[in-house]
Amino acid sequence: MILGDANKVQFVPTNTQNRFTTLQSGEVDILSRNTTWTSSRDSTLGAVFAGTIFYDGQGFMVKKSSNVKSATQLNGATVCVQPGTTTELNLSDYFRTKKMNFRPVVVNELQQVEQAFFSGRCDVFTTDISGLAATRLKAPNKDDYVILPEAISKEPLGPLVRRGDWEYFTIVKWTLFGLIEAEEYGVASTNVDKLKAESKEPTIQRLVGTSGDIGKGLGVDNDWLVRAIKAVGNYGEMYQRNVGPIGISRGINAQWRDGGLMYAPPIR
Ligand SMILES: N[C@@H](CCC(=O)N[C@@H](CS)C(=O)NCC(=O)O)C(=O)O
Repeated sequence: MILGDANKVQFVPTNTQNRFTTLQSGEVDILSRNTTWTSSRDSTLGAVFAGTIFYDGQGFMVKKSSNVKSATQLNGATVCVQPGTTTELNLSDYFRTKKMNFRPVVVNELQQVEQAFFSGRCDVFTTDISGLAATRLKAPNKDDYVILPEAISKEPLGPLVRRGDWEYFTIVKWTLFGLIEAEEYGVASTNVDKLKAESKEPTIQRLVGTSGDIGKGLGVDNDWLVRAIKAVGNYGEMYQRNVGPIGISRGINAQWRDGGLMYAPPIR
């Protein structure tokens, strides 16, 4: 939709293990799922992160009937985890520093790891807390499961593109910032046309392309953000639609004016 026709997008499913090669090989141009931005991924995979769309953290989910109330009580547990993830690494760091043991059950596909957990093959499922919350809603009875209070890591999730694809990198980065700034200035899918026609606010005029040449500078046209906002809404609308249903409040993903980390550099 940034480049023109939203119907031309082709979605390619990946898993935690093959996601980076799918981008490297050129099968996809952008990897946009729950991938954590780390220094090694940013430097050694032929890819670069364009920003953070959701600040997450790693957590643990257990059966309520286990009566476990804290991650510090997990010594000796069997833990379901997906391969090729930051989750795997944090898990062993955490247990080692707490001088606890665990038995990993490494399962590639999400559906299978969920199945392993619900069927009792592991005592614990660990992944990003947003992922745990989504999985919990798929349980036969969600009230049988609890997410423990600890967040053991920082998991800034965001989109990556190939190294060298610098024009596209800049477009992706500023689309993300544009959607964040759109929320800050109250530009939403419901009022973007009206604001484009009427707004005299200079920041809004630049966002919707009625002043300046922001889009053209990026190699697209000045309507680029209007199309993105119409297609997916501003950051807050995207959050409500995608994260709202799993019951995770804005927290650190709030706008900077509300004490959160969502801070777009100026679109100008
Ligand atoms: N953010 C971590 C963990 C990512 C992760 O494990 N995601 C899982 C669980 S939320 C997932 O997307 N599963 C879906 C799938 O594999 O199709 C990373 O980048 O390594």
